[in-house]
Amino acid sequence: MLLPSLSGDVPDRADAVRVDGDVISREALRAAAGAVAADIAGAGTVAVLATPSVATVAAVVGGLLSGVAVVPVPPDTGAAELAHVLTDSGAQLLLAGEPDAPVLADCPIPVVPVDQGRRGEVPTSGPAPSTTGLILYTSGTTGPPKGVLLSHAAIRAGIDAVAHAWDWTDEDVLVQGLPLYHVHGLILGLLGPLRVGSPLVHTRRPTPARYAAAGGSMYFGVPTVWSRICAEPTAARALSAARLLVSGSAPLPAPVFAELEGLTGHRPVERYGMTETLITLSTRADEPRRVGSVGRPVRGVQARLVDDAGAPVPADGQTFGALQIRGATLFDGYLHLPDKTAETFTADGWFRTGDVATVSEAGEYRIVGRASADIIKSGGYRIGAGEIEDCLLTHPQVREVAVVGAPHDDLGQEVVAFIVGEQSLAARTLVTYVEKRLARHKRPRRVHLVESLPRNALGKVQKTTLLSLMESGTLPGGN
Ligand code: MLC
Ligand code: AMP
Repeated sequence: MLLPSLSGDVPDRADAVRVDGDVISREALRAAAGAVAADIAGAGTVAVLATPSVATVAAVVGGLLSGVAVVPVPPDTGAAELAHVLTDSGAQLLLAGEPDAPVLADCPIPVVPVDQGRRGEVPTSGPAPSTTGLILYTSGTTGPPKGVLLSHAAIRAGIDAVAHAWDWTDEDVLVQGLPLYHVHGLILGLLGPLRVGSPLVHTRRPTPARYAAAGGSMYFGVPTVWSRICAEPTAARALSAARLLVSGSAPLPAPVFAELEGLTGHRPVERYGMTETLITLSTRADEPRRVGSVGRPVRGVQARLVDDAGAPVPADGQTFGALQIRGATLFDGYLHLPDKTAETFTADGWFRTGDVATVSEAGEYRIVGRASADIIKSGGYRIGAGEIEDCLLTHPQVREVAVVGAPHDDLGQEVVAFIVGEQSLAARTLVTYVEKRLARHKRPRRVHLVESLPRNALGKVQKTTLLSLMESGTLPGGN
């Protein structure tokens, strides 16, 4: 059973979930999920408009308890992305706490309103562990986002492994304010507390003031959240009373680690994961936490580093290798893409993460970066350069385009687009163009209109050259 705390056998010590001021008990959540289960009976896959709300929680839980695959849809999604996700996933219904949301105006499938106050019975026979629980859409280097199939068994294994590493129990109160459609906010941050039995306080947005006011024992954040908290020392100091601060989804800068320790007295736990693998490496609640280290494989997971020829690299804390993962938390493949799925696995069954790392003699990993510059991490969001390039190329005034991730103090990286196009083209137009079609965080924060793009002999755009030219202010005809 994925969510034993909702079985009806666990006493309701506190509200199960609080989103901003809206609360729901375990008993009421079970009943609301039961009403959702009745609405979606017979469907194979349902989409959920993943606003940060109790209605979203009821919709996701209703789907999971009835064995229907759930596809969370970002509420800031654009028209093209929404159409892709709904068509590709084959979702038959879309569940929404806000059925009148403008993004659903042209929704091609029936929209079913979710009312957290309704009551129903959840099906008694739970789905088999191999059943797909979630289909999470995630970006690759090229093309539209791919659907990552995650089984109930993988989700269970992933939550249990981190609960073990972090001594997470039902005595904890988890606080987080991350999106309810990615591994971090949804699987770890929502299904985690519902599985462990600890109450969740979701702050709707992860602002320093809201984290400070929440009074939890455990806090989750992406590095941008932690650096913003450090910039507000009074809010940061309020977290001193917590048991554990956890960072993940992108590298935590060393100065943020140090500031957080100075202000809260806590050395944060850093953990590493991916949509395809869930959380696989982590430092522990009961062990020293070193700056820059994402610790060791969690229970049920194995990790290794290999060189270009596939041979193991020495565990000396210095030699770079490609990080590969194996274990119980892995996905079941990309939906409809058996070839892409096969490409990501080695012949002996290890998943190629695409990240480069080192490992020490003691088995502690450090993530060095990504092998491909075409995967951008901005504010903890994984963004494929190719998807944004494809979108921009559909604009009638754009001739050539290159999208890169440029270093950014607050977000880690920011999306920057270099465009060769017609004279009259305005940068602002292109930002809105992307925002309308994809999601808000995918729109470029900077657009440079240039005369040409530097290319190598094979015609491939040299993205690192573009970044250097941008930094030195010498883009060809650039502004
Ligand atoms: C942003 N803004 C822009 C803009 N981009 N304005 C004009 N042009 C652009 N191109 C605006 C925004 O709309 C916002 O305005 C303001 O600038 C600040 O935006 P921001 O800097 O992006 O910050 P914010 O919206 O506050 O978001 C920061 C964040 C968010 C950290 C809260 O990035 C976030 O929720 N990240 C979490 C992503 C995540 O969950 N990743 C996990 C993936 S799972 P306004 O007016 O709206 O304020 C994973 C596995 C694992 O990775 O290991 O966990
Ligand atoms: P996503 O699929 O959105 O979950 O993003 C996964 C990617 O986030 C990984 O491949 C890494 O590049 C990055 N990532 C996650 N956690 C960390 C971390 N602790 N340190 C560095 N990178 C991380």
